[in-house]
Amino acid sequence: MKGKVLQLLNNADDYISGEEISNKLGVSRTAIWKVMNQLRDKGYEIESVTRKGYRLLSSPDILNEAEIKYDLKSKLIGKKVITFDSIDSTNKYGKKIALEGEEEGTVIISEEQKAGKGRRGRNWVSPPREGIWMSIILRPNTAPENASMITLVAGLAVCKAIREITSLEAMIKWPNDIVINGKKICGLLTEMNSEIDFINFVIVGIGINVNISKFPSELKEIATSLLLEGNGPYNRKIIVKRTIELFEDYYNTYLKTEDLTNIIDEYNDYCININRKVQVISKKENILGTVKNVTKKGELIVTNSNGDDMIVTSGEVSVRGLYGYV
Ligand code: BT5
Repeated sequence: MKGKVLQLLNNADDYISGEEISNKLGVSRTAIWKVMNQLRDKGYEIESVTRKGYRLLSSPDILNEAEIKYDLKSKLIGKKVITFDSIDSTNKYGKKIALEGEEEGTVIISEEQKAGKGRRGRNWVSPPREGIWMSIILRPNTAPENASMITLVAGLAVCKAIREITSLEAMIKWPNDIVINGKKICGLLTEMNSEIDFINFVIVGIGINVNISKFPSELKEIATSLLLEGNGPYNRKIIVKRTIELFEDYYNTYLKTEDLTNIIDEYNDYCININRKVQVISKKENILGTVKNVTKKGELIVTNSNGDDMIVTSGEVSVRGLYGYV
C-alpha cells in the first residue's frame, strides 16, 4: 500500500487529491491519510493543501521497490525488485529464490547485510544505509564456461554509472573490483548454479561503498567510498537505477555474441591493470609480468619477463601500487 501511494505521488506532476488516490487504490480517505503520515515518519516530505491534495516535495534516500522502479528505463533487470532493511546476504537470498524458480532479472537489495560475502569465503562489510548491497538473478542462455564474463559486464556497468553520476575516475581492476585512487570502492561476487552444459542461474552480487564515512581499521588502507573521494553524500537510488540500466544494455550486448566482442574496447579503456606490473596468484602458479589487455573472452593477457604472453583466466591479481603490493 505504501509503495502504491508513493508511486502515485511520484507519477503526479502536481497535487493529487486524496479522493483520486482512494478511488485508484480502493481504500478510504482515512487510510490514505494514515499512509501519508507513515511516509512522513520515514522521511518523505509531503505537502497537503486543502482542496488540492497531496504533493511530494522530497524523498529520503531509501532503497525500496517504488523508489527504484520509478522511471526505471530497463525492461528485464529490475522488473521485480525485492528489498530488505536487513538480511544476511543478498546473494544468499538470491540463490534461495532462484532455486525456487524466481525469474531472470529480479533484483534483491538490502539496506544492510549482516553476513555480506566476498569471494572464497571472505566477508564484505555492508553497514546500514551507507552503501548499495544488491544481487541480480540471471538465467543466461549460454554455456557455463561463458558465465565468468558476466562479472566483467557488471564491472563495466558499475564503473560507467559511477563515472556518469559522480565524475570520479572509477577504474576496473580485473576481474571483480572497481577502484578509485587506488582503493576499492566496489566488489563483485558472481555465483553460478549449473549442470555440465547448462546454466540454471547466475547471481551477480554488487557491493558499492557509497556514503560510508569510516571503515574498520583493517580496511582503511584498501577501501574507500564515493563520499570520501567526491562531493557526497550521493543519492543511492540514482546509482542503483543507472547501474541496472547500464547492466541491462551491456548484458544484452554480451548475450548476442556470448562474449565481450562489442564491449571489450570500452572495458580496456577503464581497466586499471593495462600496462601495469602485476602478480597473478592462482592454484597452478604465480605469474609476474605486465598486463597487455583483456580479451573478448574476458582473459587477462600478461607478458612475463621473457616476453612471453600468458593467458590468465582467474586467480588473485595484485597490481603494483594498488592495495599495498610493491
Ligand atoms: C568481493 O570479494 O569484492 C565481492 C564483494 C561482493 C559484495 C556484494 S554486496 C551484495 C552481494 N551480497 C553478498 O553477500 N555479497 C555481494 P573479495 O574480492 O573477496 O573482497 C573481499 C575483501 O575485501 C575482504 O576480505 C576485505 O579485505 C575487503 N572488504 C570487505 N568489505 C569491504 C568493503 N565494504 N569495501 C572494500 N573492501 C572491503
